[in-house]
Amino acid sequence: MNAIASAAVDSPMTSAQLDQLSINCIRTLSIDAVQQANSGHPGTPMALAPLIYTLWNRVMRFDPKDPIWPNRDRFVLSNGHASMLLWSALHLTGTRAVNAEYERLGRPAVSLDDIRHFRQLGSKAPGHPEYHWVSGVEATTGPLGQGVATSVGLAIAEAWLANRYNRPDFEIFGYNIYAVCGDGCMMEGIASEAASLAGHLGLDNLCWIYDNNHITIEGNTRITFTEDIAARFMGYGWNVLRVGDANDIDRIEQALEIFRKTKGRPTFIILDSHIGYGSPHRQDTAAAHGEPLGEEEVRLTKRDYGWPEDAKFLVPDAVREHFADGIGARGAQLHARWTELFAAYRSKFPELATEIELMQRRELPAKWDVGLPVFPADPKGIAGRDASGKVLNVLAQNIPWLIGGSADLGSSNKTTLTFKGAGDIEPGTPGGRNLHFGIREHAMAAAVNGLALSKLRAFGATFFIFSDYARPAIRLSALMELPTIFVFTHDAMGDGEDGPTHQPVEQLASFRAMPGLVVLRPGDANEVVETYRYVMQLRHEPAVLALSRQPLPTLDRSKYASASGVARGAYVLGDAPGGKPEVILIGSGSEVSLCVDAHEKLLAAGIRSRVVSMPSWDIFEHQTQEYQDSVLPPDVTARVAVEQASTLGWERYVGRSGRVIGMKTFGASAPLKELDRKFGFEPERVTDIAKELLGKGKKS
Ligand SMILES: Cc1ncc(C[n+]2csc(CCOP(=O)(O)OP(=O)(O)O)c2C)c(N)n1
Ligand SMILES: [Mg+2]
Repeated sequence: MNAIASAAVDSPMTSAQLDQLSINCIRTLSIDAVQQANSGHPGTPMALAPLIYTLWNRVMRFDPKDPIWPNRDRFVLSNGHASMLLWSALHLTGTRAVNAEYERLGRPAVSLDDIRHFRQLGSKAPGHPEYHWVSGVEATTGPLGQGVATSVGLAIAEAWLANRYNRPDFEIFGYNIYAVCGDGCMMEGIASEAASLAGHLGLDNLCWIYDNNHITIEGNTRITFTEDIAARFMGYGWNVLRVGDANDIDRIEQALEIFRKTKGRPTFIILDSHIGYGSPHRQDTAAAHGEPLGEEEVRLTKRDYGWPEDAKFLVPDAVREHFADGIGARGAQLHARWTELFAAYRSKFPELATEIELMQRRELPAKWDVGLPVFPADPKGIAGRDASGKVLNVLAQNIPWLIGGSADLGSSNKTTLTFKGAGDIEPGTPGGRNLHFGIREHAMAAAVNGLALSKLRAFGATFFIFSDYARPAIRLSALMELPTIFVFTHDAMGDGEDGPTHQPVEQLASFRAMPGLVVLRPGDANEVVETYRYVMQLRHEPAVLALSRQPLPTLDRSKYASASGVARGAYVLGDAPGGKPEVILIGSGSEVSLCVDAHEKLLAAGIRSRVVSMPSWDIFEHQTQEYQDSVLPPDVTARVAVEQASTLGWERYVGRSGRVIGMKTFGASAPLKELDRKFGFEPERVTDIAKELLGKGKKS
């Protein structure tokens, strides 16, 4: 007798029958949701339902009543197209919603109605897992490979938190990170970078479960993916396990137990599965990946499961009860014990407890900005990257949970934390402050996301040009609304002799096009200070900092306006005597001092010039119209913008009658001075163009 039938005659079910009923419930919810939406991915949820069931109901430390309890296990669905697995799990476990202010709302994170409206506007069961939209989602996934790479950051964070905050008899942090992935994730380069880093660091709190179904969209993986993946992960230093039957939940549980006992290295479980399991005509085919089964096949599949063929979105009470008895009871108990422990911890270690509480709300400690440098006026000046290094070292001492590092360019990016006791995060020293990401920019950015998801303040660094290698993860940072910090140095032609392979041109424009990301390109050392002051207070937005390699003059702030104007995105640095300018020069970064030079020359020539420093379009766009008009008065149409980058977009600030001095090509290999001459970044060119716009000079 099948499980549903036995439920119908009301005889008590065995626990094996309840297991099977729950698994089939995940399967049929997934099938029905995809069928109803007429879009989505049914096959992998059908295959992985036993895994998700086992992991959630038997293993994970997770309290459905409080999905943001800090000491919960983290679950990342890296094959995000199988999102119905997660929506089923969140629904069947009765996981409750929280809001952006971390308040618990009581209502379900994912209701049955949300599942009925899978992939529809407003539903809490969207196409792919979205952090910040659905409670219980630990990371936004969908771009394959991102989830597993993010999980490495989650694992680094757990080890760091445990190291800093645990005390004898007070295990405040002690959780695991599970990531489920498929062939696509394993083929993406970012997964290799991340696995290599995790293996190096020996992250034994990290478990990846690989859905080895031999199917991707174009068919069987024999046409694309034939490597020995077990050997590959052994090479990375992982503990590699295999479960030969995705329906064998006892074996799955056993493998997960081996993971929990394994010390000193991460675990990789290869799970052999059949996509579309149970569908008579779709199992093991690529069609099961991304197409609804069709009404008739749905019926046949349900028959195979012993499920009522015509029932839709059926959740037997016994399934809800079974999850309540499993993860519900276990999670509540673990959470209650932790709450008690934390109360005792708070009275014994009040300062540490306060840190944890601040961090959870993404707040900063008191006096976080004490001791920030003030740079005296200096025509020779200091490089953006050097000023940044000084500021970061002050901030990191004030904010104990600010950690980060570079992709092997720490000495060039000046991001190394050098104060006493800063230390490195390396195998055996998880509590350091400096991460060495190695030459793995993409995994670095994803790991930084994982750190931020764990509520640490985290930064990653490389040359601005190589942000291209990290962009997909930075995009997810913006999509997830994480306060990550990306420190990109060598921001323009300052790379000089390295030539066009190393000279960013279109990167500024492309980051400015990314919604929710704050891009800042400070113009001198004091603007660097103000940049960090602004960025550190962000709670829901990532920031990209574009910093110079070469020294920039430190402006005399008794003559020019205060650098605190950075917080408004753009500000009037210097003006015509008495205001009322006839021409406006606008610069960012290394071109600010160039504009200041040109401005002085214009004033000397009797031209009423204004010079505007514009470190951030994004911030400026959020100011009132009144403020924006006060900086760029609409009636002053003679405007020149100067930036060593693609000119794309500057029209919005210079208007139809203004001019932009920027880059139209990829640059060249030569000393910076020669490049400045070749590409026209000289004060005389700026003044010539300004005069031309005013009809006062020769045509340039
Ligand atoms: C970076 C990226 N490239 C392409 C896609 C489109 N895509 C979604 S699923 C998929 C196939 C994934 O195959 P696999 O991971 O084996 O998933 P399965 O079909 O076995 O569930 C592709 C190419 C994507 N989501 N992300
Ligand atoms: Mg596959």
